[in-house]
Amino acid sequence: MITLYHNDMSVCAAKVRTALAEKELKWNGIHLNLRAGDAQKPEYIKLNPNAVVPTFVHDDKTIIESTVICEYIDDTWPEIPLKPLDSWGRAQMRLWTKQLDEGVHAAVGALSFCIAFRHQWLEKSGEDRARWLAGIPQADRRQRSQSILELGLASPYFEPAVRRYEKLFDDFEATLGHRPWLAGDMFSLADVGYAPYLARLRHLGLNILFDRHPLVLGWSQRVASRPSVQDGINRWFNPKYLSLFEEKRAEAKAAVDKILR
Ligand SMILES: N[C@@H](CCC(=O)N[C@@H](CS)C(=O)NCC(=O)O)C(=O)O
Repeated sequence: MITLYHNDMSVCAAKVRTALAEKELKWNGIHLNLRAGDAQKPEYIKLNPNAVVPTFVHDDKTIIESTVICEYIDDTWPEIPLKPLDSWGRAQMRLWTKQLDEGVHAAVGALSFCIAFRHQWLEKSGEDRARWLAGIPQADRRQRSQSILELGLASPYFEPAVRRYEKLFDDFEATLGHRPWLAGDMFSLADVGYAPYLARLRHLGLNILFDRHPLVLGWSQRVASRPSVQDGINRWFNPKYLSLFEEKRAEAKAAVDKILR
C-alpha cells in the first residue's frame, strides 16, 4: 500500500509521481494545499519535519526527500529499472540527482517565487503571510522567502538562480554531446529528477536556455514524450497556476534575457 502526500504543482512531488508512473505502480494521494499552509500543520510535521512535500508512506514506513524516495521506489520495485546497471552509470546518475538537492531545487524555488508564487501570497493578508513565514523550519529558506516576498524580481536571490540554470544547461549540453540520457544509454532517475524542472522553466519563461542549448532541447522533447511524464507531471498542471505563469511570463522573460544577454 503506497500513500503519497503531494501537491499538484510541486516539482519534487512531480518527480516522485513520474517514478511511480514509470513503474506502473498504484498509489493513494493526499493532496496538500501549500498556500493554505497544509504542510505546516502539526499532524503533517510529524511525518515530514521539514514542512514540505512529498512524503511517501509504504505500508508502515515513512520516507521523506524526493531523491531518496525515488531511489527507494527503484530499489523496492526493480522490475522496470530506473538506475543504470553498472556502477559508473549509477555514479553519473547520482552526480545529477545530488545537484538537484544541492542548489538546483532551491534555485527553481527562488525563480518560481520571484516570478509567480509571490503574487499568490501578496493577495493574502499580512497575518497569513507572517504565519507562513514563521512556520518555515529552515532559517535560510525563511530568509529567502521573506526577501522574495518583499522584492520580487529585484531580490538578490533572482540573478544567482538564473545563473545557476545557465551553468546547469551548459553542463547538460556537454553531457548530452556523448550520451542520449543524462546517465548513459538508459532513461534513469536522473532524467526523472529533472523532468519537472524542464517544464517549470518553460512555464516561467526561461526559453532562452533551451534556444541556446540544442542538445538539451532535443533531450527535453524526448523526456516530455514519455507517458510517465504526462501521467506524473502534465496531467496535474493546475489551471490557476498556468494562468498566473502566463500573466507573469513576459516580464520574467525580459528580466532573464537581460541577465543572460
Ligand atoms: N529536498 C526536498 C524539497 C521539498 C520541497 O522543497 N518541496 C516544496 C514544493 S516543491 C514544498 O513543499 N514547499 C512548501 C511550501 O511552499 O510551503 C525534497 O526533495 O523532497
